[in-house]
Amino acid sequence: MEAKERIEFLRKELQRHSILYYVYDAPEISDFEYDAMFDELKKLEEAHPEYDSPTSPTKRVGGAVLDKFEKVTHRNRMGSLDDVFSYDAVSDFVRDMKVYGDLTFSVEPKIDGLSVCLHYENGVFTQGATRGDGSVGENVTENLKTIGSIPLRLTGEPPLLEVRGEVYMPKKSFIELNELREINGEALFANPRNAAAGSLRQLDSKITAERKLDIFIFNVQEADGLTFETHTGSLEQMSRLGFRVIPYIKEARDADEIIEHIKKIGELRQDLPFDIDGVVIKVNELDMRPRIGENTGRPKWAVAYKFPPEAKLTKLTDITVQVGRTGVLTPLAVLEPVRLAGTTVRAATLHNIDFINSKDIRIGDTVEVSKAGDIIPEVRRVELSKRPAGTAPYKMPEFCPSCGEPVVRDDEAAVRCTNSACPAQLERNLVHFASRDAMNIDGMGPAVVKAFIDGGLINDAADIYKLKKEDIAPLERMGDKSAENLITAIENSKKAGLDRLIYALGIRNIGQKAASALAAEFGNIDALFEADVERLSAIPDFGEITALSVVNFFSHPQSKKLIDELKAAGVATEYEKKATSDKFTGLTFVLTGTLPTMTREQAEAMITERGGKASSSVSKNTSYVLAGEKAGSKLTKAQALGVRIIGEEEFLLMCE
Ligand code: 0OX
Repeated sequence: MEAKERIEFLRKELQRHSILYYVYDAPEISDFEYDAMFDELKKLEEAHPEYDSPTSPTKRVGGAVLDKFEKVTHRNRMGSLDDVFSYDAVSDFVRDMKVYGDLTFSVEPKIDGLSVCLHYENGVFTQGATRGDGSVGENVTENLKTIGSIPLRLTGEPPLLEVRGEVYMPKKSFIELNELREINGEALFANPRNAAAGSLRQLDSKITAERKLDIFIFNVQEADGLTFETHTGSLEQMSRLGFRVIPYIKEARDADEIIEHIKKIGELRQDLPFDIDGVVIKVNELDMRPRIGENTGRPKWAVAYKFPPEAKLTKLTDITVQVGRTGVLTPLAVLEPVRLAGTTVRAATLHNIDFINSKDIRIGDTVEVSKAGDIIPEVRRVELSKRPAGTAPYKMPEFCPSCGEPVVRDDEAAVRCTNSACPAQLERNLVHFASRDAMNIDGMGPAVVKAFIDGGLINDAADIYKLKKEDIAPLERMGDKSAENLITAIENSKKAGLDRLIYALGIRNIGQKAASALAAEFGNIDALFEADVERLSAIPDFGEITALSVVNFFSHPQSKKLIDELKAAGVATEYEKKATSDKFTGLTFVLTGTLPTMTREQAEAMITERGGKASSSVSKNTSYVLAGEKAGSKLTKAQALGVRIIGEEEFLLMCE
């Protein structure tokens, strides 16, 4: 067989098997056989570049690197859905629609991902774009091509076809991705939707290809050469053309049938391998859609029923109290383990005593727990009918569970231990002081801090600088070498800088950003000592409460003593504009082209502030090339050397 014919044969076969595998979940050949065909095709294509084709299955592995996404004006507006939150509202929608005639409905899950449209000409995938604002989105064609279930070529050749679907990350892939990111010290994605969005908006399509995204097609936007009467019918045709269409879709005639299917989907929800956040109900007769019309980008012929946050009943077996770094006592509900939204919940925050009182939560109660937002479980209410006899309203402890000193109630709902030597606070304060973003004393984690406190070696942060190797080495699991390293780390921390020092002091309401702002504003710790509320409140993003926290902190005599001792130990208390974190330590960045919103100087400052190096030429030692518009030879060289190329957006995410 001629190479050309063999190439065509392999492309067709691979496409067919790819649809069988991804779309119908019914493979006819093994992965091994597929890979063998794929390899053969790749080799033939390399030997015969004259037969190159943009729709070849070999084009799915990613590789195209862009400096930014091109904007795309959608041919057909990508409308958004009106949400409803009750079955009554679903019935109202049905009633409103029935005014237009005896029409029927389609009911389908609402996938929690991001909406894209795919454009096909004569059966060939030519462009894919994100929804954007519904009128203008971004061209993410190269990234979409890496999704195996998006056909590059359809099994038919309608002159024009535009479909819409939801790109999502399966729950399992999301968990695996976050596990990997945790190991690599990278920021975690909050949920599969964010992970999918972050993965699709990568300028380097190789990264998208690694991310295991998938898609469900849920609407035909425009079709030339195909006819269908109903939405469900159109999706059946899409399935025949090779698309992976939305599953669990059902036709319904009235509100009862719709609600029945909503309930069914709700029951399936937990066990589905992808996240859904509701059910979409659409008028099924397509000719009715233009007659019913839309309301500024929201079709009136469809509605999204959103699931209430998942909630379950479980027994609250105990209330424990944690003492935070600032001395605040936080009550925690100990729960009989219960499965909720895919995880096992064993505890939930009770926030403070006001929260407990307002819901009258008692030990022994059966409570309803739900997941507020994405991660944190919350006690929503008490099931009073299940309250056992003999319970009593909960009272916060009068004495700190850590140090035994009496606690006080703030004017806020917080109950606080004010003993600055309280071990719970001291330990947390010192762990915070030594932590990476604060003074960055490597090797001084919670266990070591605890050992120092228990051994009577330190009573405040200044004592850290009085430690000697001989004091440390005898401690359990320490030894000479570790002790020496720790002493070096402590010594190095003296140069951490004013911004880190301020953050390390653990002043209430002063996080890293506020600490940097204070350092830049006051220049040295003595000036900060003199600061008044007025000047502090004038700092951008500082409110009166933040300002008061600072003044309060420095008004305590212990604070003055601590700062004097830190100064005497040689800790730098003058502001020097320098690295604010070591996030990029050891990394070299090369900038090329014009970034969408930042100047080159700003980007360079952000790199050096994080301990990275900004270099002007690309080599194999370059960690990242930060590429903007009109990037030139540096980009080409980076590609040739296999250096990771990132855009401004990803860069900003890395900086967070
Ligand atoms: C989804 C989903 C989103 C198309 C026409 C109006 C709204 N996230 O699963 N949108 C739509 O419908 C669009 N259907 C869906 N299933």
